[in-house]
Amino acid sequence: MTYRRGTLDSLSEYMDRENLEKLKAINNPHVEKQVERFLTLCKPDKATVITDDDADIDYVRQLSIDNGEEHLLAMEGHTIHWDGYQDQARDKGNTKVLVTPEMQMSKGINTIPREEGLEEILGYMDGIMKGKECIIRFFSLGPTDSRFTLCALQITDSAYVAHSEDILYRKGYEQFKKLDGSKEFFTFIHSAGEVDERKTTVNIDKRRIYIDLLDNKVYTVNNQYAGNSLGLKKLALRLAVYKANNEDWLSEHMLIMGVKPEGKDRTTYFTGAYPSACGKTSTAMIPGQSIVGDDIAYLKMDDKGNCRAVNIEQGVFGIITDVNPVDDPFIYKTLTSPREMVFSNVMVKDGKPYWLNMGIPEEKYPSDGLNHIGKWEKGMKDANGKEIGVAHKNARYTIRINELENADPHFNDPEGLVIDGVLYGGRDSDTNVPVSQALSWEHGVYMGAIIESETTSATLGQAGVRKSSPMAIMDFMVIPFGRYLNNHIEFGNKLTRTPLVFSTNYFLKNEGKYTNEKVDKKVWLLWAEGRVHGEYDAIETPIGYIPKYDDLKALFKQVFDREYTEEDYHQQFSIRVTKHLEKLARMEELYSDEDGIPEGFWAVHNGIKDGLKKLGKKTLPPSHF
Ligand code: SPV
Ligand code: MN
Repeated sequence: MTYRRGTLDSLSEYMDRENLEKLKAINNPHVEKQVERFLTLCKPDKATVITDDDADIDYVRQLSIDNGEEHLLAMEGHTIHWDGYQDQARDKGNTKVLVTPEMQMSKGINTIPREEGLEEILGYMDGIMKGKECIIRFFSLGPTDSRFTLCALQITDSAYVAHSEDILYRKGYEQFKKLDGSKEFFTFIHSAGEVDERKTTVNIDKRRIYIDLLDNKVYTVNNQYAGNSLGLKKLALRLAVYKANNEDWLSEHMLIMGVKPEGKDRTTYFTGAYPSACGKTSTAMIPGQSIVGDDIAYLKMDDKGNCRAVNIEQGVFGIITDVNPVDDPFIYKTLTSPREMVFSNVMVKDGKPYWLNMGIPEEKYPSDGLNHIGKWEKGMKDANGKEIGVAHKNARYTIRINELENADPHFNDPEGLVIDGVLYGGRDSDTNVPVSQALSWEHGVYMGAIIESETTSATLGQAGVRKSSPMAIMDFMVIPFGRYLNNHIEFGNKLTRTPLVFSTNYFLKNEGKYTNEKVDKKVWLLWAEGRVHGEYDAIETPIGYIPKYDDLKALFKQVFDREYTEEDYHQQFSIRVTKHLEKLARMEELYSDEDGIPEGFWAVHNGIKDGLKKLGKKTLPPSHF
């Protein structure tokens, strides 16, 4: 390929010769076209092209500090970034898929007619970067030089966004050159819009996030919170869900981890889908195991029929609330030692960050400081008269995975890792057992589809309401859900080494109290891992295989040196027949008017329902089966 564009005259208004040369060196007319189009539309004061070189990357990091989007903290390498008071979570209402009349979507997917949406958002973008510097960055979703690799172009006027992406994603400038002029890449255009003296977005009422599936592009304006602004995170997930489902692979809102049973010389890789704030990161971080990724995975079949997965990220944008030395020792240690990392929306006093439930007594928290509202003092109330806490519940940290002690050594493997287990979990206080194994792959897909959860602080709106969250991916769904389920079923059925599927529930309560301790998820996971290797027997029930008491007793003893009583077992693993039937009724209501739900889904559903009905409407102990 010898493509060489002329002079790119219109760009010389925005960038000097050196930057222009960097852009040209990619040798891709489509990249140049996008850059030209959006610079002439957004009209920044200047534009800077960032290569994979350290000097360029350092430039972005420093720019974010110089322009006030990030501030240095006392500890070396640590910075704090604040998003606006009303920009603390993903904005589902203003995130829309641009659709044409022929495109089918499920109910519940937010859409806007493509022409109308483009007109609106391009209108907002006209001149939106005036007075600012635009950063042009190139990334790779997934390991580079792999059949999973997807190239992503980020155009943003936020150095914080570009810096965060440098921590969270793999560099891709050199990878773009290998595209050989092709237009097979994603483009993300972001602007924080007008900012105030704290460098937070002013025009929140004009916050828009529009997904253009037909053009592999996402437009996002007037926001900074990473779930809204970072192209490569949830915006790329949506484009990838569309692409994967038009091809033959899966793009999922899933963790990837290595499970390593003590005393056995093996690592078994699992993926897992959990709605936001339902234990996903803490599952990936269970002590003794290794983390490959905590948020987004691509899954493909290899030529031997294995299910292979890669983490498309290389970092963690994790919830910091509840990170303390007891509950999350690895993360806590990482967040409290020198390294490059960004805190967001925590409180800062004298260069030190404070967050909710960080493991210090109430009186150790300062009574004032700077947080997501600006100057904060203890006792301040919001517009509804509610006390404003030290930090936002959805405050976060941004780190590289390889900074963690428990990073999996193979996490950059371009082949991906062979997956033998899939976990699905929600936040369910009264129905499901802590762990169970699906009776078949189809049953596993069904388990994923019926995840329910209480809403949490990770999205805007009221917290604590039970809602369905199939595969934890509905927020990012951009195709008819029936087709997505069907693709899942077909994907698994083609594999020769099919992963076992497990449902987990860390939140089961009895008389208002959790029936297990937070750390117990390790035992459920080790049981699942043992099942993959045929090491434990199980009890078959209509809702799946459940563990036997003796196996759990031995695991609790071995892992925690704790007595696991028969009483605990009965409380946790009794089948709450009535509650399950109620849940099935909710699913029937949810899915019965949804087009294209595969027959295999209903076959599983009806099988479980019949099985439960035969048991009668009560709760039955494991010994019944
Ligand atoms: C989630 O909410 O699922 C996250 C954080 O992983 S966000 O980037 O906001 O999507
Ligand atoms: Mn997520």
